[in-house]
Amino acid sequence: MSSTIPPPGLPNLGRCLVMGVVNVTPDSFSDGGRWFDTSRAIDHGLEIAAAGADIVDVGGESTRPGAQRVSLEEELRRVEPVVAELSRQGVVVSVDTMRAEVADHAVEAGARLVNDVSGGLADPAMARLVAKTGTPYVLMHWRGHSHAMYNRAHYDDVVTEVRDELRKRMDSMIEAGVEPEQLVLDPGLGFAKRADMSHNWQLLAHLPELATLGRPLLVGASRKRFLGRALADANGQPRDFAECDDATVAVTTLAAERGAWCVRVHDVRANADAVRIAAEWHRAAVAPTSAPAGQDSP
Ligand code: PMM
Repeated sequence: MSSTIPPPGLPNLGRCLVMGVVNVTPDSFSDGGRWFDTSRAIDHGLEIAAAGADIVDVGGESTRPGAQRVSLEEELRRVEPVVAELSRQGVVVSVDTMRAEVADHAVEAGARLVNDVSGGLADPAMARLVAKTGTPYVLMHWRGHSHAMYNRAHYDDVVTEVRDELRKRMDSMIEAGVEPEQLVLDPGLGFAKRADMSHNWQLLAHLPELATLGRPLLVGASRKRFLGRALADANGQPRDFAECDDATVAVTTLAAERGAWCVRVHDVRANADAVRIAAEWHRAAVAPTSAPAGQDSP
């Protein structure tokens, strides 16, 4: 997987990158309301950058199951000043949006990556915008807006179907003028995937099959429901998402070791440690075990 060419204009650190989340929303699944105020969102973005986020992902629309859409004006009001100020302070910012117009304003304000959970399906203008700006673009697997996505979570073979649907979306972006090098692919954990059907685990366990599409992979497992289910108590009661950060670190470690390009996480510090440890492990695994000539190993 690590042989794919990383998207241009983003950090290339020879290890899995960490994308830290700033949801400027009142209602996101795990951190809704905490960073809703502009200045608190900016402070949080700076904090997570200092804690080791290589990219800070700023979003103004919740995608939690059942969420209703916000207006374009409201999304712009939430996102633009946060993107502008973080970028001004030297943070690498991505914008988490399904709207081309929001992406356009955010790129103008300094965003260096467009993260679209709809993979270009929610807004037909997105592909042209991404082609025009030349910005790297996260194309996520998606089957519909939050209110409808669980009705569409039916698969005979989730890995093959997600891979084929991602390939179709890639082809259509490229047809609209997007360069293949701009694209990052994401299996969309939790989006039209059922926690009780192991869809998410199958996708994680088969990342190399998604990597055959030839583009870097982003994994967004942080605090998602399927982790809570895996850690259910003796009565089958799922673990609360707020208690799933250690599980997220475990996924990060495994995903990084298997060559994921980036993980999207809420608790940045521990995940930043995990990708660094995975990188050391990998370096040692590919290096010769004999000491270089002329050196004594203590
Ligand atoms: N998940 C959420 C939001 N944005 N973006 C990408 N690329 N991949 C994801 O898995 C993803 C995303 C939902 O999580 P949150 O509401 O806890 O931020």
